[in-house]
Amino acid sequence: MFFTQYKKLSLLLASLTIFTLSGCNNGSDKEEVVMTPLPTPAPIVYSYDVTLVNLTQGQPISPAAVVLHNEGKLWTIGESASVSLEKLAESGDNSGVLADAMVLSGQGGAGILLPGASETIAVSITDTEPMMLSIAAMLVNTNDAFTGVNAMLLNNMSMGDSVSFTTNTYDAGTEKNSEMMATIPGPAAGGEGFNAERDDIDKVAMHAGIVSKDDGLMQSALTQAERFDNPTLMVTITRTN
Ligand SMILES: [Ca+2]
Ligand SMILES: [Ca+2]
Repeated sequence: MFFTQYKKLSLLLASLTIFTLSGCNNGSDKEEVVMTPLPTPAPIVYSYDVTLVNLTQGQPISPAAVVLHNEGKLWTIGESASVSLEKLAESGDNSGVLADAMVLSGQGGAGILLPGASETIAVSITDTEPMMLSIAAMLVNTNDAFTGVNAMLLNNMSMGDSVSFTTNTYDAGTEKNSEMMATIPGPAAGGEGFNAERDDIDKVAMHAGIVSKDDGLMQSALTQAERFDNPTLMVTITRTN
């Protein structure tokens, strides 16, 4: 009983103290100002859906790396590929690209994207407006071919905007295009993936395409079905938040 009354009295005194601080001037001309904390702003989320369609006849495409960034590029034509890109292009391993220092936020594809199949990968970031989006994925019935999007600017995309385009195919330049069974990891060959040796030109370039045994390269594990003389991916990017 006594404790309850004591508590009420304490609360009353505390209220009076606050009133006094805000209402009197302590004998000077200065008024005390009681600061009311501002409400914490809600986090701003920037989200994008990236839909990929494999346009090829016979090239499974490795789980894509989709990344948001504000600087850098995944590759530069005429320059050496990063080791992360080399691994992706030779073995389909996207983990290095997703963990690249420039990446603000990244998301990998769920699995191998078979010819004709599509997949939507959602990528988002909180409280930092991303300036660029990049994508990279391997054509797995090749030595080191990859496709993707390199530092596409996002600054013109408002909520609900979509953009669609097809992608070219590049040679990482980190593995000779022997097309031999022992060097191609995809189902057409089942050979080796990443090898740290760089026995190609060590520069990224547009891919010249595969030759295949149908066109007389007897050592090739590939046929005309694995050719990719046309664009290899259809990409649709939609800003969803
Ligand atoms: Ca190559
Ligand atoms: Ca290599």
